[in-house]
Amino acid sequence: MKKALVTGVTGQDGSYLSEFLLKRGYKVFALRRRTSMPIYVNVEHIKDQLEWIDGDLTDLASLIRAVQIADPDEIYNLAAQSFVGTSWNQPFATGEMTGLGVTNMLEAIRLIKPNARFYQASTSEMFGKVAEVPQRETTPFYPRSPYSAAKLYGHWMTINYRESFSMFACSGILFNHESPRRGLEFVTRKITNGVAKIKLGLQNELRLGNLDSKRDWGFAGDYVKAMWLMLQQDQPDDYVISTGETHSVREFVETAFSYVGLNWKSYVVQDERFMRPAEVDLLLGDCSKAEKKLGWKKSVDFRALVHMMVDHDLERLQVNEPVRRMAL
Ligand code: NDP
Ligand code: GDR
Repeated sequence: MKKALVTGVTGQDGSYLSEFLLKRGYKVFALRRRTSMPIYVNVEHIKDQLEWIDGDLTDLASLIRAVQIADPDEIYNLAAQSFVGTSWNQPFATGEMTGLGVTNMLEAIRLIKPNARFYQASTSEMFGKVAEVPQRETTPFYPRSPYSAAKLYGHWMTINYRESFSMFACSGILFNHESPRRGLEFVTRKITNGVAKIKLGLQNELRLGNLDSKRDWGFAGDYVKAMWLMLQQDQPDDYVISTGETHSVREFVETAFSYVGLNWKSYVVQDERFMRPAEVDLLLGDCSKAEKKLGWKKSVDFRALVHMMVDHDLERLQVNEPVRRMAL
């Protein structure tokens, strides 16, 4: 039986990846940090099948202990302060978790289990002020936020450990990916949750920031398979994962509102509070390397993704499920 250690299991990707690994017969060790109230919304259904280990990415000793306990064949580092907006308000915490946390994990692996295979959750945000369209593995980076600067550090440390210590360390440069398990503060889920509430008469308006930025949005369930495929190759490498389509926030809004028969212009209010000090205007990925070498391809397109998320939020609010992650 293969063993995997996964960080960030309570988040969107960690929940899909854990499900995926369990289905393939893995024993899955899940790192969780201490919180005042446990939040298992995304993993309630598999919680008892996971081996939980207490630890924090910013605490090297806890990671050493985690690698000792799990003795993993594969390690997936998905944990991070992942919200770009917050990274301007908490640049140090973001640097420690999202950047230095990667070095902590790499060190723990180097010391305890250097032949384990390692996946690092890198991001299209590293392309920032883009140098070319579409973006591919060779496109130069230009991070535009404390979050993406921290991620770029983690990205290069992963490459550094691969080249310095011959570790099987891979970086997935993943473009935005969404799902019904997306945190409520990210724009896609904020929109689908807002649309569902407006449709059900629970909310009158939806306040958003920049509607012009464009993202390459895919489905998280598809993207976790790419993470696993990267660790099954003969050689470690870095790969872009994307859909090859880009849409503006405005298009996402239009698609979500029109799906429930509403005109978005009657409800959306632009609000300065949600504008960013620096914006990433256009992301569009070229994932031909992953398609060719990993045999990976998306299964959900933009429209189907928006509809899936709206359907989920309508259903959740209709059955009045307790909303435990109501951040916004
Ligand atoms: P989420 O924000 O949904 O999940 C983040 C996870 O990290 C949570 O489980 C959180 O735990 C955990 N975490 C945060 N800080 C720490 C810490 N100090 N120690 C241990 N655990 C911690 O992110 P996603 O699932 O969306 O993304 C997964 C990874 O992929 C992230 O690294 C993100 O930056 C990256 N990424 C995401 C993309 C996307 O579009 N979703 C695209 C490209 C990269 P808790 O529940 O306790 O908060
Ligand atoms: P992003 O995702 O920054 O791309 O990072 P987010 O959904 O937060 O923003 C996408 C775009 O929407 C614009 N926007 C708003 N964003 C939010 N959150 N709230 C609003 O009200 C709003 N109005 C407009 C933003 O300005 C931006 O242009 C996500 C995260 O998952 C990262 O961890 C990951 O690395 C990248 O995707 C790829």
